[in-house]
Amino acid sequence: MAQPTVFITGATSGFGLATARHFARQGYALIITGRREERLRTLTDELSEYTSVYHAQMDVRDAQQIQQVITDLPPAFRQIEVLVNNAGLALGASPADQAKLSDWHTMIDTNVTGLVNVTHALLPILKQQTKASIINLASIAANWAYPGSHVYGASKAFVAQFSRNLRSDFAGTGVRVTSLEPGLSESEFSLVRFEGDQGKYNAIYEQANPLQPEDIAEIIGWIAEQPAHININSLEVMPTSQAWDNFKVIKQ
Ligand code: NDP
Ligand code: 8X3
Repeated sequence: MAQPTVFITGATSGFGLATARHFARQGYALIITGRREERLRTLTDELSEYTSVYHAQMDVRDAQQIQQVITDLPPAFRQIEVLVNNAGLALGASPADQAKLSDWHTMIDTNVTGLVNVTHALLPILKQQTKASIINLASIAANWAYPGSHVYGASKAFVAQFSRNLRSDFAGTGVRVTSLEPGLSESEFSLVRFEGDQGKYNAIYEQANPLQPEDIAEIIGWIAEQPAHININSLEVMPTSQAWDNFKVIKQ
């Protein structure tokens, strides 16, 4: 008998890694994916003590590779009840006219096309379950504009609206869909965004008491564990240290 299984993209660090640990402790079987295979192996070794773990090196931008991963899943890992569409990144935070076009393409390819690729490939399996959850990592950047967010925020706005539209298609079925929208959270996210600049990383998180990956993992677990008749549509979460600022007015 197959165990309820969670499929996580971007399980090699941050939210995805913490979410894998969370679901392992709850007794779910795990499919953990990401590009850095060595990290997937290490996490598999760690979590195999608690549950069944299957790892697959997978770049969410590659639709064919995703399909192959799903085709190759052992029978024991085919009862996928939870999809955590977590893989994603921001590149740069300079004004739009100073951004690299290649960075914009990478964000769209990963955060938009990649998330769509994985969702489309897994829908046939999710639809077979009596209770399933698709939990999409959007961001506060989907809801609020800030300087330097341009394509990143827009890619996350896509995730939020795609989540709502999926909900419309699956209303009344077992497939629930959530757009999870975290604010300031400490992870490798900011190292990726600033090309490994530890000084910038420190400046962002120091004394800010940001959310931690474990906080987000708990919330993801809570969303998935809701009774079948409840759908958390969207959930915006910030650390208490973070809030909105005034609109700016540029006086000429
Ligand atoms: P991390 O940088 O710690 O983790 C990102 C994960 O995404 C890694 O596991 C990475 O794995 C994976 N990933 C990136 N590109 C690809 C790809 N092409 N194919 C497969 N996997 C990929 O960041 P977080 O954990 O903080 O971020 C997770 C998600 O949450 C992202 O979507 C991010 O936009 C979102 N988010 C983050 C916030 C924050 O402040 N940290 C706040 C709000 C939302 P690998 O490199 O091994 O492929
Ligand atoms: C990451 C949060 O505020 O850096 O999605 O855009 S923020």
